[in-house]
Amino acid sequence: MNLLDRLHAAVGTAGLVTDPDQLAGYLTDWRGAFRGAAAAVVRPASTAEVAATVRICHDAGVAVVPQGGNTGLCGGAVPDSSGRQIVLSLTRMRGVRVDRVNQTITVGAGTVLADVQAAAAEAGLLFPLSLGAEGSCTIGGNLATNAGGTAVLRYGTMRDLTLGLEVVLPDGRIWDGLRALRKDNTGYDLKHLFIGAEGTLGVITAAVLRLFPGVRARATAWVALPDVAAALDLIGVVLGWAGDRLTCFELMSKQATDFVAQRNPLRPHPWYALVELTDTLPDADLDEVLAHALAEAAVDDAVIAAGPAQTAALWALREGISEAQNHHGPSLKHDVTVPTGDLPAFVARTGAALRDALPGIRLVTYGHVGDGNLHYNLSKPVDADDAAFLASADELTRIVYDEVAAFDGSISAEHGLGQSKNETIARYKSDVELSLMRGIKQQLDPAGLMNPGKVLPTS
Ligand code: FAD
Ligand code: 2HG
Ligand code: ZN
Repeated sequence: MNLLDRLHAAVGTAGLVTDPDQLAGYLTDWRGAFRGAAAAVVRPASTAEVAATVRICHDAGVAVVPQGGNTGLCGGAVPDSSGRQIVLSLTRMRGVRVDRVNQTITVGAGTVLADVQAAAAEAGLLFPLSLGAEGSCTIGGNLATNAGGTAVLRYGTMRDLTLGLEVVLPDGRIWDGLRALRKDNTGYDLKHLFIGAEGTLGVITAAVLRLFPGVRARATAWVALPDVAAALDLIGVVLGWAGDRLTCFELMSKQATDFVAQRNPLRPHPWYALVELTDTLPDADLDEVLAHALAEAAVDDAVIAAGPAQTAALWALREGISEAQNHHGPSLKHDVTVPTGDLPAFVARTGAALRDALPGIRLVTYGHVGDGNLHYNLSKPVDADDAAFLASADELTRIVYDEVAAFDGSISAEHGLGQSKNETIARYKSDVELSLMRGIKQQLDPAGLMNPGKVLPTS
């Protein structure tokens, strides 16, 4: 039997896509920045079918590219252009089971994040991971990228939210680590190898995730600020008033919000912050707490949302930036962190260097500053040509990343390396760190068939 016949025998007609029209959506990413080709897309419906698929590909020497909701921003889920790789889509691996006593949820890897949030809410609980792509991205993709989003400040990243995993290894063996334990010190914590590995070490098929008490009170403010230092001061003041009820602190430059059609409720200011407090007590007067904090801090102006509709409108202004930037020519994405206290100096130095290199460049700066994480994105000058801007991409990116390195930061805070930064990372990681990473890859995937050309430098 040839490869496609063997795959068909393993997953059936519903699990195998070879029609070029149906394949197309799996072969390019959300932004249209990466394109590939594939021999087929395999859509298994169970862990046994995933294992059979991976084993068949392993025995045939065919590379496998895991894919969830395909909302990743680094091309990690897009195959190469050879047409020989297989895309393994997890989207049929859906399902949730809530355990109220243990406060956990057991989830199939292809379950859409919003469905996990909804299942938790139905049980009066909270699954706190929240991000703009939550209506499409999957738990498997969230795990594989160690997704962050807007509530990391209070609840942590996907790594912090995970208790157990089930993984199909590159040779087709199944590792059943689907434990629901909060404490387990029996040696190396293997789940952390697969979280954030972007599908290069195995295919995540299921997970046990932590749940939290449901949110019963919320207050959201939109705040105008003169500069990044004022935003950091505001974080400190709000923490003083609200403690860990501070759940989200998002900062956006005027340029970033100008791209979004949603109305800005405040007059033009250099920066805006979206600040959100939440509590489990229904009668917690969070509006009052927030008002006290805003009165104490040096903010230029502020408005507190009067109800759910206004809260949703403020979030639409924040969450709309990523999509809106796509309409202003090619964007250079830099998803970076530096120690939070260094953000003002980083923004000032990097902005000056970029404006020297390309006058008129638009700095679309925004992100989760409570975590020190900025999406330090660039758009071309208004009248510039797309091709000319892209020709300077490497030079501009080098300026940003070298500044990040000068502040001991990271060139990927949340989106991963994928195929967009796997070569670049060699400049910013030590030989020791790179050789440890290569050793882990060699141990788990000696044939190099699990999502090759992603995460690790190829040379
Ligand atoms: P995919 O894009 O399908 O895959 C991403 C990577 O994971 C690939 O390398 C793929 O091979 C691997 N993978 C997927 N499933 C599996 C699996 N089951 N087993 C092993 N490997 C797998 N990210 C954030 O962290 N924070 C944000 O705030 C955020 N906001 C976003 C907003 C928008 C509008 C968009 C478009 C994206 C945003 N992202 C954000 C990026 C993206 O949504 C996340 O990286 C998300 O976790 C990807 O999930 P996915 O299911 O779409 O994964
Ligand atoms: C966000 O925080 C996402 O909105 C997307 O991480 C960032 O598109 C981007 O650069
Ligand atoms: Zn983000």
